[in-house]
Amino acid sequence: MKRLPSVLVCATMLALLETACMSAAKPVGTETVPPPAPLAPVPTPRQLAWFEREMIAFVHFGVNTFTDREWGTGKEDPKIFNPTPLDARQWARTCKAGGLAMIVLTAKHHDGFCLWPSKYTEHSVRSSPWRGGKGDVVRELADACRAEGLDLGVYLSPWDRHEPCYGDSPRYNQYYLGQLTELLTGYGKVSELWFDGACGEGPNGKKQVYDFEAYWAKVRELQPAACMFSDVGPDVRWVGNESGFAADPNWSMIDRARMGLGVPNKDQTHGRIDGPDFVPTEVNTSIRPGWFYHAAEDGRVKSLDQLLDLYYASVGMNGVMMLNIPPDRRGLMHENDAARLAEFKAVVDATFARDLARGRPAAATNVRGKADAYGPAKALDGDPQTYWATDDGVVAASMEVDLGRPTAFNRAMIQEHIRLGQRVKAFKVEAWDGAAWKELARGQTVGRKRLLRFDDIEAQKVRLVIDDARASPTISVFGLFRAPPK
Ligand code: FUL
Repeated sequence: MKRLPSVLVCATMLALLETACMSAAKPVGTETVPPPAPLAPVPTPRQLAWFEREMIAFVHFGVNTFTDREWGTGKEDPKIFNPTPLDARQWARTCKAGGLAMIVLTAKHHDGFCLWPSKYTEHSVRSSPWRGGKGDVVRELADACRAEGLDLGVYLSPWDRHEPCYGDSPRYNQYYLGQLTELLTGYGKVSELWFDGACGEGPNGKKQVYDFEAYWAKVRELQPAACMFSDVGPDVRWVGNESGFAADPNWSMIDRARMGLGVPNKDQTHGRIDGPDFVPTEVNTSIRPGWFYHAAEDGRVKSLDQLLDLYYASVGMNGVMMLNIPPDRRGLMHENDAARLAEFKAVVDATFARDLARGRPAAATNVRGKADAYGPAKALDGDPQTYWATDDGVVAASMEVDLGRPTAFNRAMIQEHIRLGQRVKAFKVEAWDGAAWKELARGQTVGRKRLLRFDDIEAQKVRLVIDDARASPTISVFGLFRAPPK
């Protein structure tokens, strides 16, 4: 038998080997490997759009701004409201420069004074000297938001300490629905309605009974894309505190039937792993101690570190950060608040500018149907629509990323493909130190986004370990970052 020159044998063997390897790694078409079935409950398109904003502004402004109070009595004279230099465009620019994507305005707070000329009451800007009684703060803000590319939301306090029919429940509910209709039909797109459960007695000595079902139905009818906030949704929920912190676990699910408006419930903070309703957390707090502007608090604007803590504990804890910035008596956001917001955004932007794991080679202990379409590279491709997923029934798995060389980082980002439902129950992030895996961070829930902070570490190999999940995990992002030194 003629012997092949050895060099040729080697080449042929190599080619054969290569073909064998390639066929083993050949991507199996997505058509043959179906995605994981959605795990109910799943978010609605309006909730997904709400989540994508990540950070939004709350604006408390009204007669309280001029009386230096937090809760007005309803007896304020509208003549005190005169913010001559009011510039809603300055609010919008300030919020935008802070990375806030929507402004939710107190169109009416508990004092009943309306920042728009409602036809249902005289207790409004119409009775004030501001803009000669022809002003409309909601209009100016709606125009400013549109011009700056921000969304608009409104808070219409159900509790009304001015309105004489308050306490005459059916009548007041009609009054409230009338005002809601004005706001939902007169100002273009309204993206969020903010409801609280604060409630009192009317002049008739009777406690007002709110018809929230009717209020919510009106919003769905007139602005179907708008999200509604309250203690219990229907779309987004209060996190159970006003200091701006969500906590682990933070399930986006609750059981609305077990909760009541204005009734404290620990499910507001943690949600329920078995909750039938998808109602994620909007985490609200103020940049100052009060919700309304008080000159005495000009020196008490939250520090950069405090704002960053809030960011990690809201956006980074499966929530949306809602930060109140109260305009002052000029009708302007104060210079101190504006400067702090800009500083805050600069640090967030610098931290997340470069994902060190993006596009790096990765391997996983399990890949759904062995299909590349669900491989770990999908968590590193920067595309939120693609994700690493495991086979059905595999709820513990890990993916390992090779950063190419020892690389310093101090932040990790994990995102679930929540369109298919929130799944992860326990996870950790680890780095290979040359001899063993070293834990950098661990947690329970991930959800839409989980951010983790740890000390600077230098490593080449990093892994995300999913220890437990409600069903096959779907990880759309695993990112590593380095926050700039202070
Ligand atoms: C609460 C109100 O009573 C406070 O004044 C403030 O508006 C806060 C955001 O919501 O329910």
